[in-house]
Amino acid sequence: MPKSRNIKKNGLGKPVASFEVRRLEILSPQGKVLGKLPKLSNDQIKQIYESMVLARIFDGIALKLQREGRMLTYASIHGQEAQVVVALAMQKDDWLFPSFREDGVQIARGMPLDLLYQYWMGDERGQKIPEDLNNFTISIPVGSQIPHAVGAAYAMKIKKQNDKKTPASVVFFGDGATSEGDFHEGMNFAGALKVPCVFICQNNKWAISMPVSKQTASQTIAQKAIAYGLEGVQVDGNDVFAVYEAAKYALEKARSGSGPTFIEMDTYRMSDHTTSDDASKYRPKTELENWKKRDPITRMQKFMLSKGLWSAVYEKQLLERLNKKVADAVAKAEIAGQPLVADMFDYTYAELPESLKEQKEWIDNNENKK
Ligand SMILES: Cc1ncc(C[n+]2csc(CCOP(=O)(O)OP(=O)(O)O)c2C)c(N)n1
Ligand SMILES: [Mg+2]
Repeated sequence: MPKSRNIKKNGLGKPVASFEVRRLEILSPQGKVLGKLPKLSNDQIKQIYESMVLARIFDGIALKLQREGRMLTYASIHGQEAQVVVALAMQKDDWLFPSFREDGVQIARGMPLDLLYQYWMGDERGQKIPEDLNNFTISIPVGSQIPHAVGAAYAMKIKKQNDKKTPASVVFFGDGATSEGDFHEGMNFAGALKVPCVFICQNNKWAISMPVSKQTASQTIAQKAIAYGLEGVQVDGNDVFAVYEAAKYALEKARSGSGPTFIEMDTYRMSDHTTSDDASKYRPKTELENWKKRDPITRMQKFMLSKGLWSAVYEKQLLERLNKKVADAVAKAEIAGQPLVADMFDYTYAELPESLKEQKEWIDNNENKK
């Protein structure tokens, strides 16, 4: 009978490897500076704040449009706006692979707001990403974007010429996705092939109604990186400075050929899972109240106030400007009109199989003439 249910205390074996999981925090929920601030100009600090505010307005309007029947199912990013700062750490030629909860970082990279609204209104043309924007399309099947990002990173590594740096892939996913096979396969390939990929898990504590404590027995999500030979770090995911510092480190490392990194953003989904969900059915009210105190936008406001970068007048003017930008985008999305039925044939196949040609012909002769 063992003396203890612990291998070490039971005297079994000797250490062959040891690991630690580090956490990075720079800005406290009260807006106090806890660590070394990243090198950012006042303009960049304002840019980060304004991106977060824009993301929140975009989100709030999307929720209203859905309730008015003007939008289909929508996945809110309320509380997870610190994601925007990853766009600042990325370069133009890096590739972003988003899930359905990254509208903020997509917008911060330059994705037109009206296209995103069009997509959430159920029109796939909203995912026709502008040619000069290296954003991949939104991935709804949980975790499926991870192998795509790793494959793209591998391609960039193969295409690397001379001593030039490669672009990197940045892939976002949730805590629930880390239980999917795609996550483990992607991480394994990334580690073994040492590809320029940055994995960012937005651990928002829930996968629909499944809390992270039931999702996994892992003490942190960051430690999942260790098994695949990747560096993993946990950051306060509502602290833009911590997220920026970790993303910048990981991207520079990836681009210079030193391999992938895994970042766990410790954040919280303050909204329902989607507009088809009611989180009050399963989520303790106190949990939400506690996380409201950790809001990424209000803590940045407090920090900026202490630096003389925020005032009520600035906020008022900013809200006016951003509300107008969002209203214009909604108007543009709503006048886009219906897509053609024939689009599903034209955009699914390069060459239409014989069996579908007849159907397409019928559509061309009938539907599109309506
Ligand atoms: C492969 C797959 N299985 C199930 C679903 C249904 N589904 C949509 S979102 C979701 C939970 C995802 O949780 P998480 O990865 O933590 O991301 P979050 O929604 O919290 O951002 C599930 C199960 C899906 N879209 N794809
Ligand atoms: Mg989640």
